[in-house]
Amino acid sequence: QVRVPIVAGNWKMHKTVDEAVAFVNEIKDHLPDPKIQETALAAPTLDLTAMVKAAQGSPLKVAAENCYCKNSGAYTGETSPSMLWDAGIHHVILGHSERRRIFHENDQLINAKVKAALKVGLCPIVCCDETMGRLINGKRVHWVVARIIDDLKDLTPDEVKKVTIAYEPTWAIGTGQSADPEQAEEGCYLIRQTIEDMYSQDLANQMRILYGGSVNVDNIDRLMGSNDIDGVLVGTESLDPQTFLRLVNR
Ligand code: G2H
Repeated sequence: QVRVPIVAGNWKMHKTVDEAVAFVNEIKDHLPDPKIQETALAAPTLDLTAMVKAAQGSPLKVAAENCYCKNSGAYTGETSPSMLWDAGIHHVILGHSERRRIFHENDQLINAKVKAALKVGLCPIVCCDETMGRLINGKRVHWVVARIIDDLKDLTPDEVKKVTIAYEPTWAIGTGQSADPEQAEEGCYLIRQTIEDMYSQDLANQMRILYGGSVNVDNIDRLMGSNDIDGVLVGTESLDPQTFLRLVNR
C-alpha cells in the first residue's frame, strides 16, 4: 500500500498577509513532485486567500488551521467550511491541541466540525493529542484510541478516506522535545489499529497518519522513516522559509 508522505507546516498565529505571500513566493518553485511527497502550509485565516493566489500553479497546498461546524449563521468570529472551500482552500486542521486546551474544544465539537468540513469537500487533518489512558465503559482505553473513536464518530468509510490524522503528544508540542521515533511510531500505529477496528484493514492502510511535536531538521528523517508515520506537522520550524525547505527537501 503506497501512502504519499506529506510535510505540513502549521504557522499557528504567526505572519501577516505580506509575510505569508513573501514566504510562498520564496518556496513555491523549490517543492518536491507531489506524487512523491506533498507539501502543505496551514496559516491564519486572514492570510489564506493571498496565499492561494501566490501558490497557484505550484504543488503547495494551502490549509486553514480551523473552521466552525456550520456554514453560516450567528457565530461571531467564526469561519465556515464553505467559506474556506469558496476561497480555494481544500485542507483544514481540526482539533489541534491548542484548540482543545486554550479554546476548550471537545471531541463532540471536533466530530461536528469534521463532518461539516467533509460535507463541503474539505479534507480534514484531525489532530490527536496525549498518550495517557482514559476509561470508556469501565475499560481503560489508550487516549489516542478514545480520541479517534470520538472524533471520527459516524463517518462513512468514504468520508474517513479523506481524513488525515496527526498524532501530537501534548508534552512534545512547542517544547523542543520531540517524541523519539519509537514513541511516535507507537502512537501512529495505535491510531491505525483503531481505524482498522472501526472500519477495515484496507482502509487503515490507506490512511495517512502524521506525527507532530517539535519536528526539526535533525529528527525529521528518523521520524518519517517509521512504518506508520506518513509525514509530519511542523510548527515552530515551519516559520522560516529556508528551514521549511530543508524539512521538505531532505
Ligand atoms: C505541534 C506542532 C505543530 P511544534 O503543535 O502542529 O508545533 O512543531 O512547534 O511543536
